[in-house]
Amino acid sequence: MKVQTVCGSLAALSLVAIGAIACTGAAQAKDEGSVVANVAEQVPSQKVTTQGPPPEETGWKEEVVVSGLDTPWGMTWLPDGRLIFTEKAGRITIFDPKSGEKVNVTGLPEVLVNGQGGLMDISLHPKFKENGYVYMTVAQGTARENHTVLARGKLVGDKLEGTTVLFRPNFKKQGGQHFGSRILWLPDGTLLFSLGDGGNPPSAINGKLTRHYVQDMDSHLGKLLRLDENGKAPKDNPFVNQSGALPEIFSVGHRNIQGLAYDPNLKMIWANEHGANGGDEVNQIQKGKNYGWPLATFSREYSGPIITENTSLPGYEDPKVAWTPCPAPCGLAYYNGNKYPQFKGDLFSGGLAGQDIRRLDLDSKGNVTRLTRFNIKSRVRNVAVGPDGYIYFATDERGARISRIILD
Ligand SMILES: [Ca+2]
Repeated sequence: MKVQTVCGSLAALSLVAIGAIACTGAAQAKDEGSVVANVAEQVPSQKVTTQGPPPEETGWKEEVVVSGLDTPWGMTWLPDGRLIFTEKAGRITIFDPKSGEKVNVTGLPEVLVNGQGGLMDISLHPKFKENGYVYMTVAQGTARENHTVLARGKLVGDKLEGTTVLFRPNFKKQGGQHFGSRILWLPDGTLLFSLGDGGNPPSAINGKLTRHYVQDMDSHLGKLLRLDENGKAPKDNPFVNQSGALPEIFSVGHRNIQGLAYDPNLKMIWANEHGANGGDEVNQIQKGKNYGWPLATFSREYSGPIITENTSLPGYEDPKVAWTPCPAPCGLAYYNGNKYPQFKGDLFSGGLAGQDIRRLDLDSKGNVTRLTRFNIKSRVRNVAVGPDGYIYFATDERGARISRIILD
């Protein structure tokens, strides 16, 4: 599907939502900026075209759970109901919401804190109760040569024991951009781990832009990987028998996935990823598919020029939603709880620049039928559903907070 977009107008298209293309020239690198995006978007799937901000959710309030944090990144819950979360600078904290007690976890892996990179996602093994395994994604290396690794330690009390790197990608990039880094467990006991494209031009490796390795099957840059619990490629990964392809690859062509969620009802994997200037995406991920970056995208360079003339190409998957201007999506949750019956089966996508949480109303086939937003008024780094059925989110700043959404 070839889609034409013209500044100031909107193209109606099936399955892809795109907002008004921002024609304002250079945009700030949204990951580092703090300006609220002028949010405008369209609703996908039904050839509906609406311009302007998506409708704002009303009738809810924010309840702060823990505050005074420094750039929290990943969060999840221990079986006893305590929250365990990372802060990018290299801390893991266990927080007891009943007593308010905070405990610092020791035994962490080595962490490079540089730009967008640091200690990032955290996730428990599905059989954590039996094995105590905590998985973390961590930037390692130096400012000049770094990458994101998957590490694991066994939580004993407040200490990680035997912390080791399970998977290390095959590239070393420069600088502090595009570390990817979400973890998502699948029902078969394998996990997905996202890696970014390594950074905007002029970020390069051996004279080739890191972005241009994304379509190379012998590079881990810009891929979603599927690994077993020990960080190895499962035998049923899609490219294990393809000569020259890395066996860990699950899907191809991603700029920077920072949100992953699984819908157990429709058995669908969802991911959100950053475009550059425009063209943030929500994709429904399928094994072995190619999501197009940087050959097909709604995104433009931060300095204004197009990256490619193609917003869509045969053989490449279109996003289910494309957002311009960018909310800079980070954190993605599928809601399957009982605290908000009207949101059951919907996706919730955090936004850094957008300073909001976008709700994607999915129909019974996984089509996105409606978009709304919770205006959080702070950069949102993560969204997760707690064991109590509430939607939690983490803001992205010094003095950040983790809060939950309470309906009136
Ligand atoms: Ca794409």
